[in-house]
Amino acid sequence: MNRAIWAGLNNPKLDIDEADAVVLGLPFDGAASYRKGAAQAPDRIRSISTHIPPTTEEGRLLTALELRDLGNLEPGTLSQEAYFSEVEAAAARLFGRTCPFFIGGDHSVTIPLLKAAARVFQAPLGVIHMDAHPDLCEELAGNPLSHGCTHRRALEFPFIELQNIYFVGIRSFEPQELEFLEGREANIYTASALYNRGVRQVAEEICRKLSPLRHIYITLDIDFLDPAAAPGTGTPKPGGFTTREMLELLQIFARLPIIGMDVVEVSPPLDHADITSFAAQRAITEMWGHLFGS
Ligand SMILES: [Mn+2]
Repeated sequence: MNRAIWAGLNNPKLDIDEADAVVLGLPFDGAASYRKGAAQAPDRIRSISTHIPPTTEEGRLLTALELRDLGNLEPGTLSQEAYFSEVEAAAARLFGRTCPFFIGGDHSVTIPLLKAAARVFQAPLGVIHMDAHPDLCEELAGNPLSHGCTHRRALEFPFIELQNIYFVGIRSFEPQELEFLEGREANIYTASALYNRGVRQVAEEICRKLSPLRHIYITLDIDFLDPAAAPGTGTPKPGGFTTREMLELLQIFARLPIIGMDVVEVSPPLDHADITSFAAQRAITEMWGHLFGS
C-alpha cells in the first residue's frame, strides 16, 4: 500500500494493535439490484485521498493518527457466501483491536461486518444506518443476501435487535419492508422528519437513546446524500441530504463509543467529477478527526 494515500497518513508497517484505525476495502458489488460499479470504490477513494491535507475541516491535525490501510479483500471467483465468510473472518480480526473503516462494495458487505462485530463483542450492538433505504427486505431479486436485505440478515444474528438499529434519512420503501415494519417498533427517521426536525436535533436524540450501549457501529450508504451531492451510486433517491448535513450528523455520532464504520454504495463509473468519492473520503477522514484528531 502506497504511503501517499490518506493524506500521507498510511503506515503500511504499523501493527494492527498499534493502529487507531485501519482501512479495509471490500470491492464486491455482486448483490446490487440495479446498477453496479461499487467494487471500484475502495481504489477510487484511496486514489483521490493522496492530494488532501492531513487536517480536518475544523483545523484539527490528523498527523498523530496511527493509520494502516490493509488494502482490499478481493472476492475473486468466490461465491457471495464464501466471500462473506472471508469478510467476517477478516473483520473479526480487527474489531476490538483497532477501529476498522470498511469501504464497500454494495451494502450487502455490511452483513458479515455486523456478524463479526456481534461475535467479537458478545454484547448488544447499536447500529446507525444512514441510507435512503431501510434495507429490510427478506429477499430482493431472489437473493436473500442482496444489498436490500442487510438488516433482515443482521437481525438473525445474536446481539442485534431492531430496537438498537437507527435508520436515518429513509425515503424509499419496498412494499415487503412496510409489511415487515407493520406492528413492529423501529427507529425510522425519514428524510422528511430529519429535514423538518433538523439534523442536529435528531442526532442528539439518537445519541441519547443509544447511550446505554457500549458498542456502536455506523454504516453509511452514500445514497443517504441527495443525488446532487452523490450522483455516483447504484440506486439514487432524490430528496436526500447535503454533504454538510451528513458531516453534522457524523460529528455528533462521533461522541458515541464507535467500534467501526463502513461507507458503501459509491459507484465511481456512475460518478461525475468524483463528487461521490470525495463525499465518502470526507466522511471517513472527518470521522478520524473526531475520534483521533488533536
Ligand atoms: Mn443501503
